[in-house]
Amino acid sequence: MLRRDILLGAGALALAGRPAFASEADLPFGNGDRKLVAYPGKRPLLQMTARPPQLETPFSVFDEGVITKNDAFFVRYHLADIPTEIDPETFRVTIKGHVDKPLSLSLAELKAMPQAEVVAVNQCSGNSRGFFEPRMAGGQLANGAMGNAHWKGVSLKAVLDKAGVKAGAVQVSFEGLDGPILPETPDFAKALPIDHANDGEVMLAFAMNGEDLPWLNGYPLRLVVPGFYGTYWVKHLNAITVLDKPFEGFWMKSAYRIPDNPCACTEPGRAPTSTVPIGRFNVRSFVTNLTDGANVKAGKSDLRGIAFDGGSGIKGVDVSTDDGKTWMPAKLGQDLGRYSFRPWTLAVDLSAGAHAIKVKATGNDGTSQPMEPRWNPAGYMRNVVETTRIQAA
Ligand SMILES: Nc1nc2c(c(=O)[nH]1)N[C@H]1C(S)=C(S)[C@@H](COP(=O)(O)O)O[C@H]1N2
Ligand SMILES: [Mo]
Repeated sequence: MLRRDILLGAGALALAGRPAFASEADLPFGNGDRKLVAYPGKRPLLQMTARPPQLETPFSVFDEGVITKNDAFFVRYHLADIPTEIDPETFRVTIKGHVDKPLSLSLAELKAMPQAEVVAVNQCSGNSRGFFEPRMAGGQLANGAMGNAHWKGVSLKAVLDKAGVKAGAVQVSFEGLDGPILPETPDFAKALPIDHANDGEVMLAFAMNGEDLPWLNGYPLRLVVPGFYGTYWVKHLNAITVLDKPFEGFWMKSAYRIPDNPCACTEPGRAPTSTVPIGRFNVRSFVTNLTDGANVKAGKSDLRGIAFDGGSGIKGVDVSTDDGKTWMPAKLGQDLGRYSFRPWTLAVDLSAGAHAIKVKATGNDGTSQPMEPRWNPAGYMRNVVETTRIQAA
């Protein structure tokens, strides 16, 4: 098979906005009714928009295992003109700008270079935006705009070294094959400081969980920026430009910016006085085997969940079954690296009645989750200690 073409079969219908419709779900906030829709390569996911496809992972998926399966991984696009046909034989990524030797690399050439691997969480900046109070515009997401995968590719540093970064380089910008429908809409492009681009961790990934990247997650090549919000993880990556002055594009200068203060927050409803580009994840944790409003058997049971942060790694997870009055340390599970979801478990004995379960993670950097939600105008970086209310009988 020389050519991959998502227009085959059901894919054409799906990308034309008439995908296979499975059922419906209701997320726990106003306007949270969603269709569960199966796109090419995906099981039924929560459809936020059809053009471009924006799909959220149903939260129960995070209880299936610490790695998020390719067919369940969320999908986020900004611009409606997404690629529908890519030939892996002729696909090239160019490395240009402030370099000694501009390059145009095929997938085969990339795959012949020394390979890099990492297990890392990809999370949208606006994950959980639907829970902000007061509400704001933007994708009304519950907690499923995140996923954890094993990524394989080549390090960006290796590619930059091959091109030879010239003295005076300050940033590197990244663009993918997707584009706007209207010429007035700014094309999606992101940039990283040169030192970050050269840290040996940022990766050009061609494989996800041992397979080609799913189409909607950036086939055939995407940037992986461990510990950083998904906005930097440019999909269908085909242009890398080394810059000798800061990148001024819309998606860095105007969008994806957070208040320039330690909490990245403002008083609810207030605009910040100054902003900076969004960066690393803050620390988060979730219960995965109980849903809010669940009825469970009283007595002994096991709680399960996940925690992650921006790369310091999870030091501990504490759980409360009495709305935060008392806390118990959970047992941490398999360590797939400091950028991965870290599974946790805790055996509890639930008395009959109502329980508010809270989970709070602490990173190796000493930071933890706030008990009260923080607010910012774009609805980014929610990391309040989440509460799951259940009834035991
Ligand atoms: N080419 C391209 N890459 C992109 C985007 C996009 O719109 N176009 N969106 C970014 C954002 S905001 C997020 S959260 C991640 C989501 O990655 P996923 O769709 O693989 O889950 O892709 C990023 N990469
Ligand atoms: Mo995002």
